Amino acid sequence: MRTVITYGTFDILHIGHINLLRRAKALGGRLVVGLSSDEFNLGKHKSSLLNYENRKAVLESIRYVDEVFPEMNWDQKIDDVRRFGADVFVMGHDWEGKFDFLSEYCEVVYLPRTADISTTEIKNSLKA
Ligand code: C2G
Repeated sequence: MRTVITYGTFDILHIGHINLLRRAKALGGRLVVGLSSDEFNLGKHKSSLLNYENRKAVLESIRYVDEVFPEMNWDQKIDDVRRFGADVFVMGHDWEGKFDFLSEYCEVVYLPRTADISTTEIKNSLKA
């Protein structure tokens, strides 16, 4: 069974996240997700509205997700790929090229983002 690995903040979950997770799972039989910690989000200049525990509980309830683990820094991906025995690394194509260094360890796949939806837009529309 092939293991697929992906990462993200997954704040205020929407169809863009679900499309990514569904298509990532379809590439293997097991999907593990590196969920950005609250501290790491600050480093990504993204403050998530929902904290890690909340975002983790939401992700774990999704049928496509088999395991959720904390993403705490930019440098843990090679170790994670080895630790989980990941065969495929998947990210939305807004990250195209950024993680090609992982191709020594596993297949690297960038999937098209879902258009016209983002957590940032949702947050901004709530402010309006
Ligand atoms: N995504 C998508 N379509 C959207 C929005 C998001 O396909 N409309 C994808 C992103 O490309 C990413 C995943 O959903 O693969 C999670 O998106 P975010 O929660 O915004 O994650 P991000 O901030 O990109 O963090 O180390 C990698 C980072 O943790 C990725």
